[in-house]
Amino acid sequence: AGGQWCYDSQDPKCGPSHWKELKATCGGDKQSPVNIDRRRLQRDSGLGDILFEGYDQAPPGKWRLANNGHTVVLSLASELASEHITISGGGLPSRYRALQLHFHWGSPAGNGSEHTLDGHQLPMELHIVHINVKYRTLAEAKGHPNGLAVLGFFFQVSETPNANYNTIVAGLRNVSQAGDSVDLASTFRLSTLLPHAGQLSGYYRYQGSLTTPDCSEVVVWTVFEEPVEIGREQLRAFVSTLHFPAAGPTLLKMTNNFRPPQPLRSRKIFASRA
Ligand code: B30
Ligand code: ZN
Repeated sequence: AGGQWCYDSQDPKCGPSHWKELKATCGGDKQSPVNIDRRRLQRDSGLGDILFEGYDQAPPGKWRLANNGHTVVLSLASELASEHITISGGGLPSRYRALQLHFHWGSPAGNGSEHTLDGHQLPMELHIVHINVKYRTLAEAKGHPNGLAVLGFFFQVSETPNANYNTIVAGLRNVSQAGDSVDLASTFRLSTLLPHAGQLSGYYRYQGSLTTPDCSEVVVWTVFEEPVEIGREQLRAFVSTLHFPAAGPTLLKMTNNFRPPQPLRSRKIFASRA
């Protein structure tokens, strides 16, 4: 709804600093992403391990990869298939069901995470978007302050590829243009895209928003300390293969599809451990 939003890399005239002109919520007091200042965290002993269910099983249906014009999205081809992929515990106010995952990245020249750590951006960030099981649709969830839970994972670049990302990286060439989608041939477990299971106890928690318009302030954010490793060439494939929607005759590579950190205002960021 409303006008067209974009990233500065597409056109500074519709970039993040203009989003609040399209959607007033984007100028709200609980916006995401934020800088995570590790000197100002509030430790919360109630933030135990998140319970991941269905993350360790190959889903019954196929994964679908799509270029939605601002990122590459992985979802299940059948809506029903994600029924049993849920997160709960870890101080979350409800159980949440996985909807989709997507990425934010930079350019050959720079990093592209959305959340920053002590003022530093990391190379890329993975978001796994979940909906509160109390709600049926995204539209319904957007009407409730705890409607969505997004898990954020930073990436760290390694010289060797992460084989668990081969299927996604190989699929990118099939979704190089906005609107493209492809069903992936191989099935894989969601857990293989994450840091190792034993390394998920450290995370940051705060109340925020979607990082794209309409910037709804309905997201319980969890950002994990432990990064996922990705090969330099694998990361390069995101930057070099995907394109934003074409505004004219020339293709525009999909780069720097991140929103910069927003003011924390009166919010606190909680840490699962000291
Ligand atoms: S994020 O994790 O905060 N980056 C949405 C979900 C998660 C985030 C941001 C947005 C979302 O579901 N947005 C509404 C759906 N989209 C359609 C789409 O295919 O992806 C509408 C839109 O923004 O215009 Cu993009
Ligand atoms: Zn995102």
